[in-house]
Amino acid sequence: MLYPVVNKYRNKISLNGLWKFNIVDEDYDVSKPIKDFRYIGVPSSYNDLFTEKKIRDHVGKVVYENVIEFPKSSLDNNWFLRVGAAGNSCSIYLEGKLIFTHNGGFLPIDCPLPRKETINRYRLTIVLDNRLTYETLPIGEIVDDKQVIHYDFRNYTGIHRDTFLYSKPKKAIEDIFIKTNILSNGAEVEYQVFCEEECQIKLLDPDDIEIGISHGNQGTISVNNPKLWNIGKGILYKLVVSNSKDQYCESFGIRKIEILKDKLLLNGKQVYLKGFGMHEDHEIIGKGSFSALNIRDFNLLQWIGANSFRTSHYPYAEEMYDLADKYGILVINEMPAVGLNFWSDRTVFTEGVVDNKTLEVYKQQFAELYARDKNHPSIIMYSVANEANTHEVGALDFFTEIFSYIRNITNLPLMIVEWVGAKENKVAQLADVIGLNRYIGWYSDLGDLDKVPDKLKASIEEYYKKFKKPILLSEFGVDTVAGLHKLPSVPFSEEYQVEFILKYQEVLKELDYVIGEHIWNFADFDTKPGITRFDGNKKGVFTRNRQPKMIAHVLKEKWTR
Ligand code: BDP
Repeated sequence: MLYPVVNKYRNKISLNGLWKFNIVDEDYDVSKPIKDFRYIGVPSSYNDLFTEKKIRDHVGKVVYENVIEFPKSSLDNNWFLRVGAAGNSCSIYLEGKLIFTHNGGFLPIDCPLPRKETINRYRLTIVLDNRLTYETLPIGEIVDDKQVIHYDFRNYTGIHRDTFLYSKPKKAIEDIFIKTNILSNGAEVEYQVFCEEECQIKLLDPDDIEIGISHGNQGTISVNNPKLWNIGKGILYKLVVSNSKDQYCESFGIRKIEILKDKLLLNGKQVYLKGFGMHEDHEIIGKGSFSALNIRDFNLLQWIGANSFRTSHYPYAEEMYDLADKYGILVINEMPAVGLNFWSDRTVFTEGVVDNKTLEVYKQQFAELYARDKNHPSIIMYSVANEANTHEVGALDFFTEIFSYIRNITNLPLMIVEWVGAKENKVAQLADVIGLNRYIGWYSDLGDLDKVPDKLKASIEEYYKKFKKPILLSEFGVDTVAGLHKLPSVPFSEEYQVEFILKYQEVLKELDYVIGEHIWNFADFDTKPGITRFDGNKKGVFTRNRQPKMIAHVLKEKWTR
């Protein structure tokens, strides 16, 4: 899947801006133009834009309507609607006729538009359904018409990412796969182009100077003295693929990721991951993605000295990976496999709950994720799931299928993020890296940080002894109210957050198979209401508005030393 671009052969027209919107019931009639509506901004979640609970908490369908018009010369090309993400599932109608459906709120919707020669203007309707079930990711349950979710972020809904009409030629360059190999005397770029026509391939160096050329849709181009993509060095090369009817320019980086003897290596050198689990979450816009806000996040990552983040708990907007490529930040790309855990005795991995149907949904979404993200040098690993019930017998079959499916598609290391103890875990042997989420001193032993060293060490060591895999401490953190200071510290104070994180870091220092620390969370974020959530989750190192808490200065000092 290629991102929409504008060039001599291709066009794109933004559909961001105002749309007509309303919440609707099951039998909403799409055949007629929307009558009863209010205006909404795209991209954004709709939940926090209005003043009524009825809209904020709506469970079910909503409708977005707009009128699209094609440019005069448009008949030579095929046209598509691209929605970066809209959730959770969607149905797309042109003049009231269903033309496309999509399941999944975090990956692009790429819908061919069957336009007629004589008609230029169309009514475009997008019906979203925010219900989460066992056949969606994340999974959820509808109980008494209410949405029940077993994970810790808002089920924000809406057209969340940039939305375009775009065109490509009739025999277009459909896709480009790029793989790089670092050799003792240089590097090589292997490419494969999906196009009915034969293409010419030019390789441009980071200064846009042509350094190689090749013909044919599959091949290899050598690079002398390659400049490697690295942390803080977002060095990008380009492949310009063209033929007489189309052209596409795809960026990539030359770098090598390995897991070798419990170490994570980037270009042959050991890397220790410093960073965060993040969320796409802001006031008012919810999960809407905006360049300015994304840039703020990257500037904060850079300021604090982070070298990496995990896209907890779902794939982020394309631009986040583009920025990571450019800033030289490592990304662990997480599937939206969260909520696979009822926090009770109920079995998750069993027929009728998370079963083969869920598995098919998972595979489909991984295929879409890979199709979108395959060429980003910043992506160093895929995280297959967060805090699933991996102690259940059924989890082993489920994840065995998933790991083998993913391994057929990508060579990148795979991580699974765990909450269960090593002894009970039936799945972690499938992974290359084990992510552990630990909250000693918070969800257990609240306020008692003296318990951290022994308990944390024991729980990490137990994993290593049993599975012999490198470990990333993928979550540790405490809710912290910005501005609350206490001496001596108490939970929720900024002092407690500092002490907690320093205590954890002391332990990690001693364990040389630990490949990194990802603090939970980069910034405060909104959650479903709960008595442990005061206006959302406050474990951010930054506030929801992206200002530093005390811990941010402490981390900056350590991470940039
Ligand atoms: C972990 C989850 C994460 C939560 C976090 C917390 O992976 O999504 O937000 O705990 O409780 O269980 O803050």
